[in-house]
Amino acid sequence: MEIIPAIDLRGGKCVRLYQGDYSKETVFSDDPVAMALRWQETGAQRLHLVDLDGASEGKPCNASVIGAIVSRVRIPVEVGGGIRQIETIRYLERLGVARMILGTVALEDPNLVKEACRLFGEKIIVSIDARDGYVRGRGWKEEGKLTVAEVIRKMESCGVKRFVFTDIARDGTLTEPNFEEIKRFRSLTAMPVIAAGGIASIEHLKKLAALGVEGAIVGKAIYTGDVNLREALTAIQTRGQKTMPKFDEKGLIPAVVQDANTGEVLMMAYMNAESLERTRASGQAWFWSRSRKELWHKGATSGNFINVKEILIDCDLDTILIKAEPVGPVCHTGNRTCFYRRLDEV
Ligand code: AMZ
Repeated sequence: MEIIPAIDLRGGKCVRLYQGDYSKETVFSDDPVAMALRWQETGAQRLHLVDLDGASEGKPCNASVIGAIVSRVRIPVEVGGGIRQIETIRYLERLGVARMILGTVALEDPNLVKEACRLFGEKIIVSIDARDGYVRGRGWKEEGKLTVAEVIRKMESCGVKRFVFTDIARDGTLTEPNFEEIKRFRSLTAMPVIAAGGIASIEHLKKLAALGVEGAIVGKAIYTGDVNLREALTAIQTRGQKTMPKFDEKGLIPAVVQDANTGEVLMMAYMNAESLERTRASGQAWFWSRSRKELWHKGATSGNFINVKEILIDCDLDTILIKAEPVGPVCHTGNRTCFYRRLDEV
């Protein structure tokens, strides 16, 4: 999971708001460029910039600071806030911004999102910022009319390939992320999701990683010191997008188990993000049981655990191969492998 430091800009300064409320502001620095360089030097692989004045005014307001940051850092920068026209996207792209984040237009002008995706492809991200289940735009000041699920569906049909999901009620509160809603969001889309809002500890980041989100945006916590960015980056192995497994629309990925010593194929089952994370953490295979709809620690009842030697992923990232040393027979029938029958004998 990628940990992405946030730099929220207001009046040229680096600030944090409480629940997105413009009247509840803390200024953390007068020098956003220095801040950007500091996060880069700490090891961040990407920066998340928000033009808060832009989100409220409907047009970019901190473009000179954004330009200064982009020209000084090596790492890719994503920018949101006040992007309501194709021209603005083009302008930011020319500045060197790697990804442009759209919020309000996703609610008010889906055709513009569609056109943006056609022209800029994966450089376009849609930010879904929700309070009480409804998505807000325009600086989050007005109540939302569309549900999270409705906006996801609409945006996918416009060609959006990545989402940021923020729980407004948690944002800037240093409480904890809304894990349940993030999990639900993940189940509503097969596209990669970057989660934001409420992160206050490395434990929170680990839990988010286990939910299978691609990235986590950390704001206030790295400014207050609740999260030490360097420690967080070390603790959470940053996996590049290239090795991010592709879970299907149900959040599952098939996993083939092979005997690490003989090469024999032993079984196939499904994993979700959490079972994959548990497999990694415990060194024994965990799956997702589709019939029981629960996590399944293979061997927990039979004692026939599967000790994992190596986890591989195929070329298009949609199938996992577990090379393992099984403790006993893998198949519930008592056979060494589940593949003990010829199809024509079935
Ligand atoms: O904190 C807020 N009130 C706020 C905020 N952080 N309002 C909007 N935004 C961010 C969104 C997104 O990244 O999370 O601004 C961007 C969306 O801007 P726009 O102008 O496209 O709605």
